[in-house]
This record gives sequence, structure tokens and C-alpha cells, in this order.
Amino acid sequence: MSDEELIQKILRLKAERDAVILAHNYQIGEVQDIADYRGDSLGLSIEASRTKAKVILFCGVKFMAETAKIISPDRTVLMPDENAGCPMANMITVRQLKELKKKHPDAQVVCYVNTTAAIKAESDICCTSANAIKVVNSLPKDVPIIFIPDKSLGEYVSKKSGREMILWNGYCPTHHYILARDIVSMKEKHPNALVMVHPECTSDVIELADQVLSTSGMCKFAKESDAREFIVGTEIGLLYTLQKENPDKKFYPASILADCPNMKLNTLEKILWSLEDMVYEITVPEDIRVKAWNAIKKMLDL
Ligand code: CIZ
Ligand code: SF4
Repeated sequence: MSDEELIQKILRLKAERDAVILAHNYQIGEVQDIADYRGDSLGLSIEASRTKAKVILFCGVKFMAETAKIISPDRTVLMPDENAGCPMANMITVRQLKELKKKHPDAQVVCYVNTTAAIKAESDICCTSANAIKVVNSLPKDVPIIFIPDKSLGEYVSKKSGREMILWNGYCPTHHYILARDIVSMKEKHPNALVMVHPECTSDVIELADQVLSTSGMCKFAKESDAREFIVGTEIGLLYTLQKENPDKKFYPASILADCPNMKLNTLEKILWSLEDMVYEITVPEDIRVKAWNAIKKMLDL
């Protein structure tokens, strides 16, 4: 079947099922193009909460679909490929978090959105890469903070907020493929380009950046900046959107190795099969959902 035929079938079935398609900024181009909304995990979950559609087809990784389900429990949330997980989210277990909390009984737990629903349920407040500094700054000065699971984001936020935090040794393998020497050599090749990097990158990469931004922050910055060229230190899926939204500007990946295999599992074929068979449904047990929602709501209320 040609892409055009696939797209027509998806659009027809999407209407029949009363579904909305959400795609994360790191999805492949065809998937971003067929989506009703494209964005970061939080932006998409908020979009999910506003939609009147009965079915949310979430093209991203599992923690994102779970977040949509936590925010919109009365909708059917589907993922085209149930194996699309996030290795960073799987780097901390509930048992490990409980042990950490026992060691620091007075601490408040800030969890990055890249966590499972069960981890969010054991946390006080959630954050994204776009609002992590604001979230940490909102906590009382005299309480210790446990920040999970991303050590790189945690170090960056700690530096920016001036708050020491208890960090966990999680990381994004994809963003850690970007090395400081990649930034140095890209800057030599493109001396007029501005360097934007994601805070999931290592601290030596962050030190070489002109801007440290979430994916939504990068999209906004690229649009508003007078610069014509950008070196982009994040998952390479974002380059597609940046180039599409700014056809007269140039975007160079800091490293082509920053290609998340989980994000790339979703394809047009799988989207079609997902709508045909109404798979794979994401559910969150109600007791966990309610507690996880508290951590997310606290962040949204800021
Ligand atoms: O929150 C997201 O969507 C992620 C994982 C990255 C970002 O910075 O947007
Ligand atoms: Fe997880 Fe990194 Fe892939 Fe995002 S890019 S889903 S943080 S492994």
C-alpha cells in the first residue's frame, strides 16, 4: 500500500472511531504529519484533556500515553506499538524510590515526566524539561529535594536554581550519545550557528550551548530568533519540525546518533492497525492514577 493510500485509510478510520492522533516532537516525519497535534509530552497531554474525541491515539512512548490517561481517564488511550518504552523511565523502580524516601524521610520528591505512572504516584510533584527550574523553585527552601530519575537534568536544575538536590543516576541514552566534541566540531563547521541543547544532555555538552531548552522551547526559540543557523542537541526527530516550520533557516543535528529507537517504532502502518483493532490500550489502576494525578496537578497549578 502506498503512503497516500495508508493516509486515506487512517483518516477515514480516525473519523469512524472518533479518534484524535497526537504525535511527539521526536516521531518520524510521516507520523508528525498525520497527527492532529504535535508537541512535547505535557503539551500533548493537555491537548488530550481538551479533546472531545473518544479515542486518543498517542504516538510517543509509554510514559506519555500513561500521562494522557492519568489526565483524561474517561478516554480510550491507544499506542500504535506497545513496546515503545523509555529506557530512562525504566531506570528507577518503585522499590528503589521507596528506599530512597526512607533514607530521606523529610524530602519532597520531584519526578521528571519521563517516569512511569507508579513512580509519579510515589512523588510529590511532577516536572517537565520546560518547567523543572520553576517547579524546584516553588518548593520550601528548608526541605531536601529528591530529584528523579534524570541526573543530567537534575544537575542542570540544581545549578540554575542554586538548590542542592538528592539525584538519581538515571539518564537518557539517546541524549548521552551527543558528545562535547561533536558540539566543538559542529561549531567549527558552522561558525554562525547558535547551539541549542536539551537539558537531558551531559553537563559538558550543556556548558558549550548558547541555549538550553526543552523541545517546545527550541521550536519557539528557532521561530523568534534572528539567527539563520542552529546546531540542535536533541533527539533528531525534532529537526523535521524545526525545518518545516522555518524553511528559510538551517538546522544541523549535533549528532546523528541521537536517534531514539523507541520513538521510531511508530509508523503509518502501525497507526492504521491500531485504529483497525483498537490496540494497544493503555490503562492505569485507579489508585495509582489518582495519586499520580496529584503530582501532575500540583505542577499544572503553578
Ligand atoms: O517532555 C517531553 O516531551 C520530552 C521528553 C522532551 C522535551 O523536552 O519536550
Ligand atoms: Fe526516553 Fe531519551 Fe527516548 Fe526520550 S529520547 S523516550 S528520554 S530514551
